[in-house]
Amino acid sequence: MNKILILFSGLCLCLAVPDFAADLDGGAVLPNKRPACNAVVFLEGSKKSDPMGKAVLDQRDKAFSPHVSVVTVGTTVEFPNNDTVFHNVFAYFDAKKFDLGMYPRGASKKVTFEKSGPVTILCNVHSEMSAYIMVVDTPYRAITDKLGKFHISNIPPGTYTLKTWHESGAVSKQSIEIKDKNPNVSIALSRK
Ligand SMILES: [Cu+2]
Repeated sequence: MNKILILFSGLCLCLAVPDFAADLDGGAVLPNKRPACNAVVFLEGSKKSDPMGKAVLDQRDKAFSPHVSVVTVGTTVEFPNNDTVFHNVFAYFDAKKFDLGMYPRGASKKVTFEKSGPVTILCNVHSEMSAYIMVVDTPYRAITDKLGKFHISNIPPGTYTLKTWHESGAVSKQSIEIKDKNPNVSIALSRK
């Protein structure tokens, strides 16, 4: 009887306290089979994220930089104008709507993103300017490189929803069980 009890409590301990954190590697492809560059990949689970200390979307040479970024819910993003011309940053659709008005070189404005989802950032003066901010509520997130590859580290074992978003409108959502130290996943995006 004692042996059974000890075995049982040992098993509970193993289940409750995972003894490793996983590093997830993967690659994402668009519906046309090309690498999904600049896609946001994130794992939704029980652990929620804290707001990030600093996030910046720069305006320089009539372009936003970075073109795609990922921030956590509650993060305040700075929008400095480091260009020689006025810009008017705005977002009318998606998870956040705002209009920062015209402001000159050297000035900066801030926006806090309270809701998860993609936000398209545009400029009222320059129609060619665009950027995307993906707001997520998870510590486990990445942006794919030119080859569509990504890496997310320090993931506790468990079952997650793996979501991927690309500016073309292609997305992916799948369940993933993290049970090995170095899992690998292939993601095929499709139109909604
Ligand atoms: Cu502009």
